[in-house]
Amino acid sequence: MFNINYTFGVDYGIVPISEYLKYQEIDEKYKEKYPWMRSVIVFVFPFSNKPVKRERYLSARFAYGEDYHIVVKEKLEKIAEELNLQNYTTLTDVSFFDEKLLAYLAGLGGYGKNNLIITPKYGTNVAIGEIVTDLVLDYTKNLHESPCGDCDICLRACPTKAISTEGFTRTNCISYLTQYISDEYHLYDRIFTQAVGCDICQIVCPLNKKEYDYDPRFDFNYKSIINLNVIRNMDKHSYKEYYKTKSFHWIGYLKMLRNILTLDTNNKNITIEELKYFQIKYKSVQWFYNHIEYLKGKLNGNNKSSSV
Ligand code: B12
Ligand code: SF4
Ligand code: SF4
Repeated sequence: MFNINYTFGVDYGIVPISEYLKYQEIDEKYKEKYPWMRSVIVFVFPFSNKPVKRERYLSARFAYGEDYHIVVKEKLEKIAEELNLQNYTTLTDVSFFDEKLLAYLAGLGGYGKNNLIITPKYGTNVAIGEIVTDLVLDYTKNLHESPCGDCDICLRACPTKAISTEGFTRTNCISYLTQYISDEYHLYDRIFTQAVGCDICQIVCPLNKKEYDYDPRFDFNYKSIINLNVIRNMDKHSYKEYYKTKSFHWIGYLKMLRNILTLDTNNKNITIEELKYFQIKYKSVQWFYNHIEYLKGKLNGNNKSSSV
């Protein structure tokens, strides 16, 4: 076996491809692309769980610092180089694997009721990344039971009932709503502070309070404070340029603008005139136009907040 000496106490585990396939299929096109793959070395990289001063409004914690896609990829490439791997590929998030399943099978944590992998040292505050290799590596099955027991704090705290005893409804999740387009406008009524992503089910979790070291590149930086003053005069190009080191840059300007206008409407911090201004400016984008129409109605008192 190999040794990994890593500065920030990175935990890892092994999953043979044959083991993964007992639980989940791999798309044929990736089997063809990587015919040599035999094992996956799975890592969890902790990021910040430190509370920050309440600012109006914030990105979720996974995006407090530099883009984890870049940082994690860099770390994985360095490890692969140290291990002198020949045939390999590194992946994080944008991956053909179900990474939570990988982390579970690698013995790194158990499934929580918040739909995330809970690790013993860092709770859920980790980015999962993996190196796929042609090496056949020893595997010791060491599966973690769910650590939740009778607790249901996160189920009660989730504003949109995205997690429930029935499981996870992705299209109800604020993380989904703030990164994609949905016409279930009433769900957006429940968002008051999250500019992009959502941490509520993680912040309330008693298993997420531990102290640990993490890469300082994941420390909070000011670009995680997003409000209308910051983005008002941007366009799709300047948005991408300004946020190029943040993991939410890919959502694009209009979705971020929709999020901030939604938050300002929900917090009664905007006028109809301002909403109209943006609606007219981007009138050719139908989904955006329709959403602003809803927000105007809400500010006028026509669209009352509904229960989920
Ligand atoms: C698409 C996606 C999203 C979408 C949809 C998520 C979804 N589950 O459908 C949205 C935008 C909503 C999202 C949100 C978030 N995400 Co996300 N997301 C992903 C992505 C790219 C794919 C997820 C996926 O589709 N998985 C496959 C489906 C089938 O899994 P599933 O819906 O969870 O359902 C399975 C499990 O529930 C499982 N299961 C449940 N209990 C048990 C128990 C056992 C024993 C077993 C075997 C299985 C099992 O059975 C279901 C069927 O297979 C992964 C990265 C990746 N490539 O895996 C990151 C990933 C899951 N996300 C991550 C994070 C951090 C988040 C957010 C916290 C970000 C934020 N702060 O806003 C939120 C959390 C929301 C929540 N409570 O789950 C991390 C999770 C880290 C962790 N500790 O688990 C990942 C792994 C990214 C990464 N590389 O770190 N995400
Ligand atoms: S991320 Fe937010 S909306 Fe999604 S399940 Fe957790 S608390 Fe609910
Ligand atoms: S809040 Fe409770 S139920 Fe939810 S993930 Fe944490 S321990 Fe599990």
